[in-house]
Amino acid sequence: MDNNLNIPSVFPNRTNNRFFQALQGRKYDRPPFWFMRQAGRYLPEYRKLREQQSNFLSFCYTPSLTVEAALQPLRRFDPDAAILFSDILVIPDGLGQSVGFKEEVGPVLEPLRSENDLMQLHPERVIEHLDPVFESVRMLAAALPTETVLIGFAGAPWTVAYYMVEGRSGRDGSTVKRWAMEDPAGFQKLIDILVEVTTEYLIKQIENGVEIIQLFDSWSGLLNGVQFEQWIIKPTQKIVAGIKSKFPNVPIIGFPRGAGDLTIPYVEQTAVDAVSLDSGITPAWARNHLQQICAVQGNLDNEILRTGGLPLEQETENILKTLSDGRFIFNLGHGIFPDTPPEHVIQVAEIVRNYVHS
Ligand code: 1CP
Repeated sequence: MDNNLNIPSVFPNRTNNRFFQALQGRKYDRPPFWFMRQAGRYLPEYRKLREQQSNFLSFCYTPSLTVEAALQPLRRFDPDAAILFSDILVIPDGLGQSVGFKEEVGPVLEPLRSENDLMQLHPERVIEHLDPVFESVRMLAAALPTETVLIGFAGAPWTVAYYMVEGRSGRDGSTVKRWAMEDPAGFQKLIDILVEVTTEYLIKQIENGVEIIQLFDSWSGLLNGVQFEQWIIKPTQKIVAGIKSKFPNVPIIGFPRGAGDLTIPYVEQTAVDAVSLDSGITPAWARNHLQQICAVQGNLDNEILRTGGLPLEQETENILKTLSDGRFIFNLGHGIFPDTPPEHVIQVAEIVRNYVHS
């Protein structure tokens, strides 16, 4: 189906794959798709599996369970990609910070508040501690059909630092922002630790079978201007350069959620291959400002997905029509809510699957 066979491939490892072709703007039969948080609580089969391990981190470190969790959405919707089942907070856990997950609350961490607290962290232990994650990657890679690509991931340093400093989700970020602004040199040390261990962690994921990386910067919308450049762009740039120095052909997708028009300098300066967009950005703006500089991924509103009906159909079609002439991967603007009916996800998957490139 490849209609541009004479263009040299930037990602030569998968020349006949829909996902890799789309990253390079080559039209295959239809755009590829997957869904952020395609595994998880909205699936009854996940909730059942989850009963086998009450501690969420222990679940993440049990490869037989993580592989099954990652495969469940594939059986339902057959997306073009599987994502490793893990969490961004395995990094603070691997560093030795106390990390727990509470029902209805989410992550709860013993917060770090100053440079002195960094003494408690053990960057040298991270990779060994996360060995079960690499085993999950190997098992999942072996279990996947050849046409399904395997996405590995990590949180970007700013977003992981948000949880490490705030201690839990849903806060406005004033504690982490205050540390970053009042003691930039001290906070830089935390970011530097995260850059180092995250780069190593992602390289290990690739060595064990991951083919594409997504960097989640879920809290990047808290910053702008010089702060955005210092704590979002620079650390991401270092991670991308570190991975590319070893694996230049592994595509990296950045997700600077809430970045707005700063998405342009983010893409230009970090050198990510693709950018995942939240639903605050219109597909037309993305087509006019982003698709020339990178591939775009997104950005169906997860609220619309939860509600369903005609708006869901219309919005899915609008995104496909607007973006599928360029480098494009269909996805959501943010993860699936736990109370989303799986039927709505099936409906969207069917629309994308039946879409024919013009
Ligand atoms: O009890 C449970 O089952 C826990 C629910 C859950 C799940 C299923 C959490 C807790 N994490 C996960 C898995 C997960 N987390 C995946 C793999 C599943 C998949 O995508 O199919 C991924 C990629 C993540 C990434 C993640 N974790 C992010 C980045 C993406 C995003 O949504 O912005 C973040 C911010 C987290 C932190 C986290 N982990 C879990 C919760 C409830 C949260 C807090 C989210 C928040 O602050 O709103």
